[in-house]
Amino acid sequence: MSDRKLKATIVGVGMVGGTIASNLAIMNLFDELALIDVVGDMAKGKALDISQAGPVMGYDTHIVGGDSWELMKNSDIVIVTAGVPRKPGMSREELLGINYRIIQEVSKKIRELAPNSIVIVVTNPLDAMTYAVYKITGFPKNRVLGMAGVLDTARFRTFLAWDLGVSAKDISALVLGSHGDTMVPILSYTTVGGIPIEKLLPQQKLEKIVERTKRGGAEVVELLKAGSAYFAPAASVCEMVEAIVLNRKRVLPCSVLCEGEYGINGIFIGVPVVLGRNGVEKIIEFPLREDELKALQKSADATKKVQDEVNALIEGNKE
Ligand code: A3D
Repeated sequence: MSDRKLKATIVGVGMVGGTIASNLAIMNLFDELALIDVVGDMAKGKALDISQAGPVMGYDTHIVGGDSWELMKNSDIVIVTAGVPRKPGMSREELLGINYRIIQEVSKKIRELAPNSIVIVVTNPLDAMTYAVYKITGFPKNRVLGMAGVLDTARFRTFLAWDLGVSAKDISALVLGSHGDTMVPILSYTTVGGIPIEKLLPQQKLEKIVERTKRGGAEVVELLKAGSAYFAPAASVCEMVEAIVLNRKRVLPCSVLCEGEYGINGIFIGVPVVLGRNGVEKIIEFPLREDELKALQKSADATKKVQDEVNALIEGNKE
């Protein structure tokens, strides 16, 4: 038997990161979890608190926390949730300048201390920050991906289930594109127990649900008053982590580098991928309805603008 231990690090253990850490401990996927935050004592405190839930919840994962980057050493998976969340009325793109500086520092440390890891990015603006991690770490494209599509799809499934009065488990759906106002819920492939959604709900109703999905994050931000959603985002990250660690070959929408797929080139955007031990094992390309393909490409154009700003920041930092 191999004595190789599986290790995950979460960088930024605020609301999303802390919830991910607790979920991952409960899921018993790793031998070791490292929690890193600039607020070192808070990370230490969360590590202690989550450890102490172990005897009750039935896990004995070794959990450490602090502000030392060394804690990340030799991680198999690094989850990046360091950054500032949105305030009411703020767009995700407005976070770019502040969060880029954080992502830059984090990426350099990942490159140095966890050079073989698979990195899952959560920090907003999501697609552009995932691109920044990809550029700065220099990792191959299969090892850098962003979480957004799983969350957006979960929100879409929830709203559809409420409207239909059925279990959300029986709704199979896909939300593609950028994590923002231009996201594209793919109605033509959404089914309820195998039945196409467009046969069950009128167009007007579907449009309302699509709109609510697009504002899903903002709706929570407005209600929380401080900070943004964290339970559903954390659950979504954990679904991706499980698919990778257990080599499940799950088909999930993730923000990944497109190189020609769907007519999109050089841009990180949400598309369906197969997730397994190698991270992003494959992008699944399938024929979309013309209006949906156009919407996806429009979403990619919007992401490109933010990605260009990241390029300018990277260039600026070289001088
Ligand atoms: P919050 O609770 O503020 O946690 C962020 C943590 O990052 C804090 O504990 C900070 O101390 C820490 N931090 C800041 N700078 C650094 C640094 N340089 N190194 C290490 N740690 C640092 O925010 P949150 O957990 O609610 O959100 C975190 C990020 O995730 C934000 O950018 C959110 O916008 C984003 N987010 C994305 C989604 C998606 O669906 C993509 C969903 C929810 C949140």
